[in-house]
Amino acid sequence: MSETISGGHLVAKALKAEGVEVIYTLCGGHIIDIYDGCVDEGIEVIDVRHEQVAAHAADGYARITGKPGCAVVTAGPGTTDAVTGVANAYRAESPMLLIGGQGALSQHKMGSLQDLPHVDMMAPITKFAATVPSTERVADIVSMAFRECYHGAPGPSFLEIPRDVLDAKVPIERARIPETGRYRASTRQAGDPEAIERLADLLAHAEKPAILLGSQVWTCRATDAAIDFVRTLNVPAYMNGSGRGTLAPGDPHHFQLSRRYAFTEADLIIIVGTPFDFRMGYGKRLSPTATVVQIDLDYRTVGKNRDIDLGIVGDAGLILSAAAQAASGRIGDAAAKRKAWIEELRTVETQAYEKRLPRQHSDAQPIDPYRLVHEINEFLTEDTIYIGDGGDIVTFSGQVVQPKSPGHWMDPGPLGTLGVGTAFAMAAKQARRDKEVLCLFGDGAFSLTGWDFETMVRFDLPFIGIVGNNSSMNQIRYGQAAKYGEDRARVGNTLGDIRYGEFAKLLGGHGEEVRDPADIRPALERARESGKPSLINVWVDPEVYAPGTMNQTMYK
Ligand SMILES: Cc1ncc(C[n+]2csc(CCOP(=O)(O)OP(=O)(O)O)c2C)c(N)n1
Ligand SMILES: [Mg+2]
Repeated sequence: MSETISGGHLVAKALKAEGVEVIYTLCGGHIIDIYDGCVDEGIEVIDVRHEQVAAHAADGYARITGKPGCAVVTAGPGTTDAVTGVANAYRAESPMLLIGGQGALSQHKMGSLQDLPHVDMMAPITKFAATVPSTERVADIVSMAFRECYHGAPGPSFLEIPRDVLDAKVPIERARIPETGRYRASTRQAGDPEAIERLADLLAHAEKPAILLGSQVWTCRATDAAIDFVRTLNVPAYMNGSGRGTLAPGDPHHFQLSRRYAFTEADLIIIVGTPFDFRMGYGKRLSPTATVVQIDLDYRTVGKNRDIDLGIVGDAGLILSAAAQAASGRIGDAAAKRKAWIEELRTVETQAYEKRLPRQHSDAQPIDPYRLVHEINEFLTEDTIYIGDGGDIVTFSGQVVQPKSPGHWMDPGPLGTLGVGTAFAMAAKQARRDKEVLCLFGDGAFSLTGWDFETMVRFDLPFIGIVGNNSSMNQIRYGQAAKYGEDRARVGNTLGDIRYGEFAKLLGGHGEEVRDPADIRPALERARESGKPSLINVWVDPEVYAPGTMNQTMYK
């Protein structure tokens, strides 16, 4: 008799081959054989309280580690609950695999428990969605799903595994079990050499260049190449999404508040790894006379919504390195000439900063949100991963909070999903125990997925949670007030006055209430010291709004 292996154990072997160390899951009878396989392969099983959290955690794990994240959910409602997390990963270009259960193939379309057309539902929000047709193919198709995750800009894949396929055992030699490092190619793609030459030429002649380092700079782990590029060519850099932190605050090439000015005045604008979506005003906020270069992993993103002068598809790190090298020899005194341009931007930057400073130091009660985000910014260390999950309060933070290291900023991305915070915090702490994790929540956002605070207690994943509590869905309320008037603005956006510090304590964490701005810092220190998952509930002024909320640009 030859040795046999079940579908669930083949899933675990394929996950192991990809380097996946943890799955996020909520149990169901359809998927238990995967758990049993994970026990054999030494893959940790983190069981959460809602499948949305499992999917967001897989997304977060991928962002932090650079490896694909994996969530495993049961058929039907388990899979539909995870849809939001997959959709978020899709818009954020995050490589994750969702595995969903399915009724037995032998009962296909007979009305089995929790049966739904999962693959049809997932197809528009994944790079690859398929049913595993036989036990022999399980590991093979899991590896195929991972390969598809990395095609172009990364993204999620979905597999449903029918229960009889998962539970059946087959002789091990009949199953294809791809081996680590042998089933997919390197994903790094260098840019077209001719295009690099043109970019070098543009860089050599530009007097007022500016570069935007987007999320793919982190996805491609191109931090060093980006730093080398801006140094060699003396180019002021702006960062967005996961690209934040590429340069540390205080770096001579780090700019943030003068972005609109720079993009209006620049003669050469290089957009790296971020689409012309709403965060970029669909490209309309760039000077119409500037030469615009776009570098992206995804061919479909380049030139979308706005004409460009040069488009290069490929890996941000390889392209920036090649361009810096090609331009450095021919730059002459151009880099030095940019001194005046950089000084001009620094003046604009400093003016904007100083204008806001009194609000950041405000002693007002209820607390000015600017003061809260200022305190958070001061509190972050080089080893703090910052997560934003909320509406208006997170929009305030987008202006003020500056991560101190690359890869230390997490926001949902362009889907703007509320509820990512608990999941991202869980994944970040799980993947990087050596890091401090801090998450700023809106009270509305926290309440969407906050029960998973309990999961963080159960798995001993300490983090510093802060609820910017305005007892409202304020970002939406602003729009209602602006459109219908103050007297009709309080419809469908008012929350209770919930003491989230007490909620944290109820679930076994550390919790505090803060009403006086002077107490923010000491409360944050105590949360840090507690070594527990914590929630500092900070009562902020509901009557003020972030500029980004008022002009609908949100966090950028
Ligand atoms: C899942 C989800 N539902 C609804 C929205 C729409 N939305 C955007 S901001 C916002 C208000 C969020 O309130 P809160 O988290 O308390 O932050 P605040 O604006 O009050 O600071 C809502 C409901 C969304 N982005 N995501
Ligand atoms: Mg709120």
